[in-house]
Amino acid sequence: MTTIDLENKFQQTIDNEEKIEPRDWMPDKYRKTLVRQMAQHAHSEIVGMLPEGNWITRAPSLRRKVALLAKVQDEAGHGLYLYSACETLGVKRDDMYAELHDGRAKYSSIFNYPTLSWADMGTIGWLVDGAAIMNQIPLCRCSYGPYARAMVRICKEESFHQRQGYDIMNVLCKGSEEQKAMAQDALNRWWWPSIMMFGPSDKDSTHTAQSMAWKIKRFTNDELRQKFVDVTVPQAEFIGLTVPDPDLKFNNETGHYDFGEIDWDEFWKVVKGYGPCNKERVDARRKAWDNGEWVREAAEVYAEKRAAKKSIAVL
Ligand code: BYC
Repeated sequence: MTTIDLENKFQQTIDNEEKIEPRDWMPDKYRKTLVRQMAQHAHSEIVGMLPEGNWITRAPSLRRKVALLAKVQDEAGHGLYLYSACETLGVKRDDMYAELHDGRAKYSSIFNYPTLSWADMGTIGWLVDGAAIMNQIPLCRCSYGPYARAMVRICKEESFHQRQGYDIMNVLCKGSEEQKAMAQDALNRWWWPSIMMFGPSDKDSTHTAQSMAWKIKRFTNDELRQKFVDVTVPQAEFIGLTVPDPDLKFNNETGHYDFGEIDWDEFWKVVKGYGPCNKERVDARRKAWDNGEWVREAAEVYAEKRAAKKSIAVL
């Protein structure tokens, strides 16, 4: 088959809603796009453990501590599924880590903001995991099989995360004046970064058109952002919180909320490494990598010993 025949067959498979599997022929650019997105996604899960991990010892009750601990462990698991899915495309896990540690790889902008109060744990679960679900449910139908299958389990767990976050917010809003004020303050700080998570506006998104043609993405960044705003605003109102956007207004004609202009300068600053916690996050990942060296060495020696024992047994 010529390259053109292969490309036609590949696109036909996608148009028929069938999955592309690791051993199937695929254009280089499709492979590169997937590695870029999936590795960024994996890094986001791993870096995303840090802002919440910071609160595990300070959770206000045993029940809250258990739930937060489980959530952070889930995020480690999500990272591992996604790194494994990336490996099916021929990339090495150590190379992906190296790119994260030397600043070449991106991860979600949202994890470069500090977690200042317990209410931030509620807000992250409610808004950040809520935004993640909105973005990730369509990824369960992504054309690349291993990514789509990893997303099914991840989405189920994200749903628990979102509920535990909203429950924290609900309880704080029914508590003392100080607790409600803490919840409002967290919403004020996390609202705009959360809606930035969906990425640049469609007119500035470099990858959306091609990723939609390949059915990696099913919706544009702005479509998903709008869906998120539409479901989240009534949730805020239900617990008595105010979304910090004076331009937010339900539009009867469109059936959607209109909202204010996003500060894109802030978004790009954070994406390019100059957000409030970028340095702290990458330093923490580097330190974890260095501290884990003895574990990696021990695991390698153990694997070699087992392989040697097996080959003696075969003889
Ligand atoms: N932050 O052309 P575009 C979680 C970059 S973790 C940083 O629209 P695309 C959780 C983009 O990479 C969930 N960078 O790109 C974990 C591109 O740069 P490059 C994280 C961003 O890929 C722990 C450039 O901007 N979710 O749930 O078509 C605790 C142009 O953008 C961001 C995922 O990773 C951003 N926010 O669309 C709690 C989902 N946005 O690569 C929760 C998977 C854009 O050309 N990823 N950029 O240098 C996606 O769905 C897509 O990659 C995006 C961006 C929608 C994020």
